[in-house]
Amino acid sequence: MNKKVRILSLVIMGFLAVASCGKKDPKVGEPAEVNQTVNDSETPSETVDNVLVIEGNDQMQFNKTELKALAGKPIKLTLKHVGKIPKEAMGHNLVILQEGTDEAAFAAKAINAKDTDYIPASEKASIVAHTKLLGGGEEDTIEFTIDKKGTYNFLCTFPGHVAMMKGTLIVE
Ligand SMILES: [Cu+2]
Repeated sequence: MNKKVRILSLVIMGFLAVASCGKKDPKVGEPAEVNQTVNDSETPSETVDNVLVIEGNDQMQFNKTELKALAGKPIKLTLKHVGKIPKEAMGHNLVILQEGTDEAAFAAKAINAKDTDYIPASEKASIVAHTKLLGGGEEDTIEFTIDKKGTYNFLCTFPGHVAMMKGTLIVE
């Protein structure tokens, strides 16, 4: 992180601390979202340990649109459904696609794969890794390794969710 950016994020964090009127003390050492938007080139815990955690909620949202990991090293990814709605109505999974996969076409096929929790068997070759389909309060951890550096799209394949629930996994 260069000095200018660090100072800028400190200024913004300071401003936010004042703006929040002491309702919640900003925790030192906890990565602030502000930091990530000001400088998206550093996410130390993720790139050092290859441990990724992402949440899905009852508002049909992931809490992150970008994940980062290192190539050639096992990645441990946990998806947590932090909502309360059962999976039949608000199911979430996280499916990582091979580069070059047509995401819209994949999602369209997934909608018809209810019996396999919206993982289309015919498209297995396009899938790098995927979690189980989760309902509120559930979580799933998967481990996989990506050897090739690149940008991989991920999405939730529950019907209709791809419009809101998608992002990219950057492998460096
Ligand atoms: Cu979902």
